[in-house]
Amino acid sequence: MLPSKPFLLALGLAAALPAAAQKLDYPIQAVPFTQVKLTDSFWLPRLKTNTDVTIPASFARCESTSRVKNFEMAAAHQGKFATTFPFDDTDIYKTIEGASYSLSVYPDAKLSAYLDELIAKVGAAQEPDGYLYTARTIDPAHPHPWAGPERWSKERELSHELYNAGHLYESAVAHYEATGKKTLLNIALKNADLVCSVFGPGKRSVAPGHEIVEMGLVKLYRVTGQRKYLDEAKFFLDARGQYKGYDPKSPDTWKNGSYWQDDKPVAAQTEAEGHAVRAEYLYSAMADVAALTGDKQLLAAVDTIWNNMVAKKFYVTGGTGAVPGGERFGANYELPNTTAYNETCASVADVFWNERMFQLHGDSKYIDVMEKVLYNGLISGVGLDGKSFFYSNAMQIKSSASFPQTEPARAGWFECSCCPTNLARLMPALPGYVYAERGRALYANLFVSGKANLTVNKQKVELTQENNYPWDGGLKFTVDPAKSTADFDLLVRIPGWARNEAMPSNLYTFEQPSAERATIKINGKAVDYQLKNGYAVLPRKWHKHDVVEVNLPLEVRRVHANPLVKDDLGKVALQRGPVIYCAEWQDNNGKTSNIVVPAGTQFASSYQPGLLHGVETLTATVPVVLVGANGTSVSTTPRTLVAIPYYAWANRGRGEMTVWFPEKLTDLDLLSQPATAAADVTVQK
Ligand code: FUB
Ligand code: ZN
Repeated sequence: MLPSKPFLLALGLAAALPAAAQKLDYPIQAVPFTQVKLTDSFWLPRLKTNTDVTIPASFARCESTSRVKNFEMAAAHQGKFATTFPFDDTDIYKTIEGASYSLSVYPDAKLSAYLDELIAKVGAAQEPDGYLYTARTIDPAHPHPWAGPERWSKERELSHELYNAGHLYESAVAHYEATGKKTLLNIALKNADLVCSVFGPGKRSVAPGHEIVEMGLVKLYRVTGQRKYLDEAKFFLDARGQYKGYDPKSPDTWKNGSYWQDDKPVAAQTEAEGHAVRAEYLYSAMADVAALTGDKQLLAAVDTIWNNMVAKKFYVTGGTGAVPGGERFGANYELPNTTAYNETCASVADVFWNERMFQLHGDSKYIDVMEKVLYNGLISGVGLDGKSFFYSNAMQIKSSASFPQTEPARAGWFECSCCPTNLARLMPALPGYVYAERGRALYANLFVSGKANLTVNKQKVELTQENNYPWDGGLKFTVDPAKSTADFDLLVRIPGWARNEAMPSNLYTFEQPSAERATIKINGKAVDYQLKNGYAVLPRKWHKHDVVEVNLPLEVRRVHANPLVKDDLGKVALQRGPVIYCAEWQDNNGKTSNIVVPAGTQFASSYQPGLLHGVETLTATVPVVLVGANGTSVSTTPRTLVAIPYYAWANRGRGEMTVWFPEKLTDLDLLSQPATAAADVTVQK
């Protein structure tokens, strides 16, 4: 999202933006979140919970776990680094980022004063030349073991010095844009100037061990107009492909160059590989730099990697990073259910990446993928209470008498607590993903009730959305130009799921095509629309109170995986609209691993206002398998299967959960050993 001119002017830096650099950018620009006010009952309560519960809880944890104390000790140059990981500083940056976004929607003097105080502590911990990394500054003679004896000496592997810097930049830009204050931005710029003076052509070179500094530098470039930050981001991208340190005898066979996306130059990379969060931050930065420099090779590479991920390495819930060892992408079609890792941060990164891909290409398939992540594998990472989280998002939980209680529970915080704070910053930014613009085109990407104040094709327009999405497919848009008319094209995304496409690849397909088509009326009259790149294109001279009604066919759909996904063979998943369903023990007599969903099962759906903060449930009569008391006989009995949205599982205690249901008894894995809970996180680096 480009900062508006006033930001550049306020910095006195607009003149520094070179003319050529001004021309190259994403062809499509997101409408900033500050222009979009939500009124809906799905996202707004979540944003409110994020503000009222998640952010205060995150700050409280940053205090109680000594993350804040680390900054105080760094300022005093005394004490001992008091937390576990050298990147723990970033939990403070991410929470400041979330709080800043939140402040611009919900002004809060107390929170604002607290941020000022915290930022002063961050500033005090910064060394005079801009270096900011409490794991070394507290006691430079005894830095954190991952940090290496000298600044940057272990950056390539584990120090996370540039990772911390990247989160600092992202946070600083958010804080500046949301509050107009330059306090954190000045700290970030001082650090970035140091980074630029240390790394660059003819200076030190490194492929940052954990990407994000590249995205952060791009944001600093946007906010200041200073080209050196963009050049530095590109320099870090170009530094990849050098890693030779692979030890074939290491038991951690995954720990090779691809784990760090450093086995090949970025332009030569073709698959989504290695640590998933690192990877998806890298791909986001590749999109940024490709857009801002016009680098066609980079663009081709990021397109190829995206195609690989959506065709071969993406769970039906939107989760990515299948493998626990190394928190990484697996091989093509390696999408196991019982051990799925699916770090919440990877979903956050996936939202960033898909929005950028959309901005590059204007195709709705990127928003379809983003929507899948948003409504499923992302928000499964946070409990309905806003203060209990999953680091890893399981796909299947089963237990048995001999393996009881392997089910994961949500936790309030983690020793490595990257995910809760990453959610805290993404949630309040959600309104910024609803609309985008390009020339005379206004893209309506997400369906969330609310009002947006827009300038489209140089005309002021208020656009109101009213709907009950994702439970209902009826969408209403009211267009109110400031003058009597406004001439522009409204592009309404017709989601893939409403066009018989479960996924923009052949990884997942719907069992039966639906005969229903999305219909559109303008002012009550049916219109025959043209579909372009997944959007219904509605060109018009809009008048005040023009109403567009879109009806998306919402049916319960049976989803099958590509047969190359071995773990899903003979199984079916359930989807309604963008929402993927699961069965949870609570609603199914305490067990879900015994449920069979035969072909032809008829489902009913109904809204349950009192359940899980209001969800649409699916019900059907299906056979369940019962094991006789002696454990030597089995039988089936018809029972009512109740399925809930996947995102809402594990809010009512621990127990079994299933996303992929066997269609036949022969595909049932009830009798095999239960999974070790994927959500038992072991951070391996
Ligand atoms: O390394 C920093 C963060 O810690 C990563 O993004 C997460 O995967 C966790 O390992
Ligand atoms: Zn995480």
